[in-house]
Amino acid sequence: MLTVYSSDHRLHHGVELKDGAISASFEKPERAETVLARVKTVGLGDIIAPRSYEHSDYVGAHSERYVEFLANAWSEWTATGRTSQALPLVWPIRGLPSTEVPQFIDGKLGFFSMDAGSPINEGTWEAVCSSANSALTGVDRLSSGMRGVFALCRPPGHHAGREYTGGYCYLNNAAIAAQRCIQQGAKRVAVLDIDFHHGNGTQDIFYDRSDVLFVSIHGDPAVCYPYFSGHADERGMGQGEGFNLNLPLPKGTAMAEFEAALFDASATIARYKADALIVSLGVDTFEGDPISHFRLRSPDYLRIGEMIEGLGVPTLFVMEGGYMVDEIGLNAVNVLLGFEG
Ligand code: Q9C
Ligand code: ZN
Repeated sequence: MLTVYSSDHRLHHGVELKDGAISASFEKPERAETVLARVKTVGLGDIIAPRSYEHSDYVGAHSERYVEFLANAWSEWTATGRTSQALPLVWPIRGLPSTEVPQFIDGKLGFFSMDAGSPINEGTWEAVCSSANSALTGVDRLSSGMRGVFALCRPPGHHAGREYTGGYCYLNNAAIAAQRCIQQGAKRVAVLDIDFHHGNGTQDIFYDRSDVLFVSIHGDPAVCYPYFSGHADERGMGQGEGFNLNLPLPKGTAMAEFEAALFDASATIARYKADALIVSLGVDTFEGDPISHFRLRSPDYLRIGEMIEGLGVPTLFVMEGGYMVDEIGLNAVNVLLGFEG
């Protein structure tokens, strides 16, 4: 299987607020390095760099004003004399008017984010573009007839909505990839999200559309981040009604229950008859993950890959979460090996 990877991800590294204190983010450069090392160790296949794309290739999944905000945020932040990472501190909330984009960067950071989980530093935008470009390059390779491609994206993307950052995410790489499939003529694209956390951003982007089916297996939002989406009764709206499937599972879920959910997810995707499948590949479902609460074990990821292969659809794997740095390479690449059979 072909892997698309850019070392530009290293330009992004940040902090996070956890347990009331600020510390180095779990979403760190070593994550992608470990996965790349494992791709090489098992001899998965060729590794190529992404080509470059235009900002307009990110629009569709996102709004133009959001992409421009991301592109300019660091320079607007440093223009105020600050040298630390840019983080939001105030958000529009339900019941308050929130349609007006503030003019000052501090207001913009809150307007275009869902939490303080996506800090912006000097190299963030370049890294974010390289991540999205890896997904886009993956789509272009799929279109030229490949059965499966791996976009080794970092930073991840599935918490980023049409107009917001969140949960370590900036551009929604999987959504940008799905949108490109549609632009290249696909009639139906399915996104299967198996990261531990609900892919709220991808759901947001496609919630009112029937040309992209979104299916997500994740920790129950009653007790798991991102808390405000991912319930089973969120089924899409308007044209998109019936094209959003959430399969929340309790904390402590192990492979037997995860596999049953993946079986249901697969049945829904098979009925949809997708022309292409995008997999939001998070491996924070692993039993040792430091911020998540499922109990999958390393061999389980082989079985997951095999089940995804059974759908028989050209598939782009897009790297999302996974924070047990020592095992993230083993687990992510196990999915790809299981797919290859
Ligand atoms: N105690 C991804 O996996 N913090 N993002 C949760 C829970 C945010 C995860 C804290 C987790 C974001 C792409
Ligand atoms: Zn996650």
